[in-house]
Amino acid sequence: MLNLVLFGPPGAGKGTQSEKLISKYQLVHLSTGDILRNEISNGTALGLEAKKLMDQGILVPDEVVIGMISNKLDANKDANGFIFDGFPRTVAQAEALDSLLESKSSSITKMVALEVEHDELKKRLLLRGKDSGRPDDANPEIIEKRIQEYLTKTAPVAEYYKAQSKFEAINGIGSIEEIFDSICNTLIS
Ligand code: B4P
Repeated sequence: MLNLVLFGPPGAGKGTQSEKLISKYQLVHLSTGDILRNEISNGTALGLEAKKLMDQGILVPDEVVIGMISNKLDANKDANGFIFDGFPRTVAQAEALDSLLESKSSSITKMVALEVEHDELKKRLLLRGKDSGRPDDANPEIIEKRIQEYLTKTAPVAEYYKAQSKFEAINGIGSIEEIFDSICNTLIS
């Protein structure tokens, strides 16, 4: 079973590379960002609460996203493996994910971290904001807030996987195909 954490700052290319990885490795894609946006478009109570935070570039509380992931793992018992995209984003989420997988006699195989510099992230997100309709992509101050949330709350998650010898850094600058090839090479090594 291949369980992959795709990691990186907002705009690093996690969603983009996930699409290619799920089709090559037949994995179930679990994107907490997508699940939250789906809750928002369905107008659920969870979605209404999450929207207030997401529109400001702030992380949603750990217990909310951990609950969502737990439900998705239960709903996909026969999966070949999972790609966790945008999760875990805090050390508490990483610890919860380990416990959830352990209870199913499974574990994370690898964390692949896409490394992209600050200015390039802002450029990509503003470009996507022109037609994505995502309020958190449209405003440079919100994008900066998301990057700061990443640096303070999410970057330490890399240390968590380094301590388990599961961390692999990938250069996230280049063509989408070049980056995809680098990720695939890491998975067979
Ligand atoms: P996410 O939906 O996870 O969004 P993201 O960090 O912006 O990354 P995304 O995957 O969408 O972008 P990508 O890098 O692929 O999170 C949104 C919000 O949800 C968070 O701010 C938070 O509030 C909340 N949330 C989600 N998960 C949470 C959790 N676990 N805990 C708490 N809160 C949570 O791509 C960006 C752009 O770059 C695209 O336009 C793409 O086309 C482009 N791009 C990709 N690769 C490129 C390349 N090689 N060259 C040039 N451009 C490229």
